Order: sequence, then C-alpha cells, then structure tokens
Amino acid sequence: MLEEFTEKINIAFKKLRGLATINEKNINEPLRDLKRVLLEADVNYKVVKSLMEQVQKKSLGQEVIRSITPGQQVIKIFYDELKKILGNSTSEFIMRPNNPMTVMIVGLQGSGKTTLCVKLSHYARKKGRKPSIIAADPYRPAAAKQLEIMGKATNIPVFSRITEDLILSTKENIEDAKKSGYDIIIMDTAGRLHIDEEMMDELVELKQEVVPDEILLVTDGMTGQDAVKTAVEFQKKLDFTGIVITKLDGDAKGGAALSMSAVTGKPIKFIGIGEKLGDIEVFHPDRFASRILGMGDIISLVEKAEHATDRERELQKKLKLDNFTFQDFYDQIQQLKKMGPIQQILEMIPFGGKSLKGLKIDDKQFVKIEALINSMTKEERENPRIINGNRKKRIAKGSGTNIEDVNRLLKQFIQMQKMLKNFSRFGLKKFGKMQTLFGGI
Ligand SMILES: Nc1nc2c(ncn2[C@@H]2O[C@H](COP(=O)(O)OP(=O)(O)OP(=O)(O)O)[C@@H](O)[C@H]2O)c(=O)[nH]1
Ligand SMILES: [Mg+2]
Repeated sequence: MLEEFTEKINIAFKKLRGLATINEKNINEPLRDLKRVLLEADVNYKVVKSLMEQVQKKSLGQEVIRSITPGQQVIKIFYDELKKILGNSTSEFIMRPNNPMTVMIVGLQGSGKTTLCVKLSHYARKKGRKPSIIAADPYRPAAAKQLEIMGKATNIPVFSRITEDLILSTKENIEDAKKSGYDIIIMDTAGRLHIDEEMMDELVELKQEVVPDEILLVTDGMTGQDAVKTAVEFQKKLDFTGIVITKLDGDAKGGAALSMSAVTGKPIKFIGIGEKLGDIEVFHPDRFASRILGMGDIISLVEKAEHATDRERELQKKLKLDNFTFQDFYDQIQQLKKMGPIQQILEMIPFGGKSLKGLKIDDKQFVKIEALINSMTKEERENPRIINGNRKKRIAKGSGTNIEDVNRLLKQFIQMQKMLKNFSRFGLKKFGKMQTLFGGI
C-alpha cells in the first residue's frame, strides 16, 4: 500500500536521520525534500504547506532528548503532524448491541459502494452482528441484481424491492429487515458519474426520511485530489459521518488518503485494500502514518524517550533538593512504587545530566525504610533533629527494628539531605554514594 510514497519518504528521511544538530540552515534541504514527496503524492497543497510549517517550527524549537538524535526527533515530529492531518485518533464505527443501526453508503459511480456494503456486512458479522443490505439504487436494475448475487455468494441477506417511490420502498425494506432481526442495515445508494443537484437532493431527502445512524462516503483512492473535491461537495450537502477510501491497494499515490480528513474535517473510518470480502481495514491514523512512513522503529524509540523525559520532569518537580524531609522521602518511595521497579526509574532520572545506570538498588531495601518512617510522627518526619533517645526507642518498637537501625537511618538521612543540597553543584559522582547509603539499611 502506497509503497512508492514510503520509498520516497525514506530517501528524504535519510538526510534527516544523520543530523547531529538542527538549525535553520541544515534542516531546510531535508524538509524541502519531504515537501516535494508529499506534493508528488498529490497531497492537497494547503495541507502540505501547513504540515511543513508545523514541522519546521517544532523541529527548531524542540527540546533535546537524550539518547536519540535530533534527526530522529524531527522524523517523530513529522509523524505526529502526519497523524494530525489524518485525524489524530481513530474514529470508531460504533455498532451498539441490541439496537438496529442503519448505515447509508453514498459516493460517485464505481467508487466501490456495493463492494463496501458487502465488506462492511462481513466486518459486522465477524463482530457478532446480524447485517443485511438494502438496494436503494432505482436507476440501474443491474445494481440490485449485482447486490443479490454478491449477497448470495457471501450469505448476506439483501432486501431489494424497489418501487417508483424510492423513499417509501427503502423505508419498507428497512422495516422488513428490522422485523427479521437484522441489526446492521446497510443501504447501497445510486452512484453518478458527477455530482449533480438531482442526485444530491435525492440523497438529502433519503437522509431526512430514514435518519441513518451513519452516512459513509465512499471515495476512490486512485483519483487523488478529485476524490477530495468530491468529498467536499458531498459534505456541503449531505454532512456525512465518515469517509471510506477504497482501492488503496493499487497504484494510489496517497494524496486522497493524506488530505481527505484535513480538508473535509471528517474522519476516515475505513479503507479498502482489495476486491475481496476481507479487504477492509478500520482506519487508525497512528498505524497508518507509521506504516506509510515505514519508520515504526524510530517512532517507538522516540516515544519511549519522550515518555521517560515526562517522567523525569515529574520526578524532578517532586524532588525538593533543598530541605528534603523524611516526609518527602516517604512520598518519593510511594511515588516510585507506583511507577514500577525502582531500579528502572532511577536509571531514567538525569542527575547532573547523567542517568543513574549501574546503581544497584533493591526494592526490598525500601521496605525497612518505609516501616521506620511510618513509625515517626509528623513533626519527626519534617524535622528529624528532634528525634531523641525516647523517640528513637518508640520508632524502633513501632517498626519492628532496633535503635541501631534508627540511628543508621538518621545518620544516612542527614548525609543524604546534605548531598541533595549540593547535588546540582557536584553532580553525579557524589550521588553515587546513595548506593552505599541504601545498601547499609
Ligand atoms: N482493488 C480494489 N478494487 C476495489 C476496491 N473496492 C472496490 N473495488 C472494485 O471497484 C469496482 C467498482 O466497485 P463497485 O462496488 O461496484 O462500485 P460502486 O460504487 O458500487 O459502483 P456503482 O454502483 O456503479 O456506482 C469493482 O470492480 C470492485 O471490485 C478496493 O478496495 N480495491
Ligand atoms: Mg454499486
């Protein structure tokens, strides 16, 4: 699918991948290449323009993330923007159980409406629904015949009684289908070579009378920007609920798929990727973007790094380096416990620009510390200096430890407080001692 696009975009990415720094000068050429690839794929020029502006702005303003190259980061920015123009998140085709649902399929002649009716029925049946199709093309008797044949071949019931009055016969067919227990009722409407008033009026009337739950516009992915223009016209008149782009398996360049949602403001719900029954896919902007970029590995790498950076920020915010109290320490332990194995978390914290990789900390070491802090009063936690002999005895008893444990913790805590204070000045080397501190408890 869109192999040519993927190939060209990868050539353009090559220049980006190696960049060790990003500045206005060196990013210009790779971005120009990317822009050219999009335009050659027949993506709407306005969509290309705004996408590339965003990529440039974000690439130059990006915060550097350790462990990935700036070039990889730009690829991820491009991916994120692409995902946005594709609709960002999946727009579900919702099928409610125990509630008959009507779906109206519209589109130009030969776009793939009838094929979609059958594919969608197959999809619904796999999800445990009971689909049926209604012929709603009064102009070509062959259309109803085609549906009947396809329905028979796939074992999907077709209601094809059509009279002079299309609205009336469609409503009757829907009633019949409902009475027979079908819960996904799909209407195959007539296609025209071009959009014309009469056709639109008929569809608008059908929509008003039947009030379908979904109206899916089928567009031919091979026709590029023409498909987008058609979609805009349909949207003005009919305000459909979702788009289906067909024939993306062939030589489609990608322009339709890549601009459709941004131009119409409507979600792509399915794509057609072949003539067979199962050649239908729910459209997921993220998966589609990563598939056509062929960059799944880089994207997940950057996502992980970004995620780690977010967690670092959160931890750093919580970690008060001046006046660190037992209460803070306790909160940190709770926080760390929620986040996962402490060893892993600490590895991600950038102390003095370096991580704490190599530091051996066992989760069990925290259990004793936790018990000791648990036995302290609020004042003791905030101001450990008040912990005298009597208090020590009480804490030891309460935590099932002994005075030595309390003394050790106090000594180590005071050392740690000092260390945290000096931390930003001295960096990681001093902090390496933390291992010894925890190790002793
Ligand atoms: N390769 C490919 N062919 C498709 C796809 N969807 C439909 N087709 C083919 O496109 C042709 C037209 O499909 P139809 O489903 O008959 O189109 P239609 O919109 O119902 O056409 P009219 O009823 O005449 O307006 C058929 O030969 C289908 O097999 C697809 O996703 N991929
Ligand atoms: Mg048809």
